[in-house]
Amino acid sequence: MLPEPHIVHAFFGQVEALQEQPCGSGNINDTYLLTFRTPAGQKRQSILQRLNHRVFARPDAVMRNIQSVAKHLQETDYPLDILTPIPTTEGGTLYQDARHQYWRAFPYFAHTYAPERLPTSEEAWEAARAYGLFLKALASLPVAAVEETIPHFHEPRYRWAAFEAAVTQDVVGRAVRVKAEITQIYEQRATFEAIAHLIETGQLPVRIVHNDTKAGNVLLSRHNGKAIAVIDWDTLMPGTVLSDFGDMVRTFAPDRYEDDFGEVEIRPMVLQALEEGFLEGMGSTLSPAEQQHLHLGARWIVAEQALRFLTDYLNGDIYYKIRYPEHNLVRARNQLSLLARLPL
Ligand code: GN1
Ligand code: MG
Repeated sequence: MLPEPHIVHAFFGQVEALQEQPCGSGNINDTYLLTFRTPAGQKRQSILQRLNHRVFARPDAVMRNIQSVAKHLQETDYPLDILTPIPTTEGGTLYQDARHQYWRAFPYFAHTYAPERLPTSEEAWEAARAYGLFLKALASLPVAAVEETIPHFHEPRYRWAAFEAAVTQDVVGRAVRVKAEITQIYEQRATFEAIAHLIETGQLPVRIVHNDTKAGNVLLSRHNGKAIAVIDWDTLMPGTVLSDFGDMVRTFAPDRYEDDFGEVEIRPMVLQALEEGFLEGMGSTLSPAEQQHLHLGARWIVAEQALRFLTDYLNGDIYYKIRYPEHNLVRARNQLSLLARLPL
């Protein structure tokens, strides 16, 4: 449902909404590009987004995290554009409508695109460098400056337990149809254990990480291909950099999108560009242990994503948006196919 006029007015005052277009490819929130005319007659564009408060149960905490990070980046020599929330006319960062939906507004970065469809090696390098610069700049902000907005988000043992519960409970009776996929997930247990061990023994530093570094969350210039901004800061939380590298590999290196059918191939040149760009961006901020385990991070995150899609399929599609009944299963199969192609 398009944002109603009172939602537009809550952020921009008495402007005239000219157009509202759904935008982006998010699986959780609803995002719109709003075009409006100011009382002085100027045409402006902005992003309006409904925050899914079933997934983000503490919308205020999400916005506090975003504000803390935006402030820090403004005070640091961070070279990219910053996703500073646009306040409501009352000075808050969220507007709650009569249906108890939470809305927020962000700047729209004109003349940019997210390299979501078969990014080239050049695009992958540029995007990975941008994510690396983002993480490097966050390294000087104390971890306690951000709150955990989705508890246990990338916690390997928690994800594993949620998967096992979904298989055992089998609430919609789908387990029988996906025995092969369940077996394939079980074969990945050692990867989850290895990551849990690295985290629990303190071998990986706990940092503020982005936690959703997919190809759709970085904007490049339409004019010269240079990175303009890292977006979607909702999952900024303490974690490990391995998951951020993993999500890049997961979404840039394959020869097809995560929603597509069919066997997936890895594009080795793109994989190499990702690693080079990321190291260029993060520089010496990356510890030797982190660098050593980057590829394990990729294996883990692809396996985790396969597990998450399959868990949601078994739970009756209650988390991710789906466009048809088997959508989560198609996504899980896509990730399992990708996993089989990852270099060890
Ligand atoms: C969700 O909504 P979106 O597309 O930003 C999910 C990510 C997954 C991604 C898979 C809060 O992100 O963790 O990697 O889908 N976000 C949340 O496409 O669960
Ligand atoms: Mg996201």
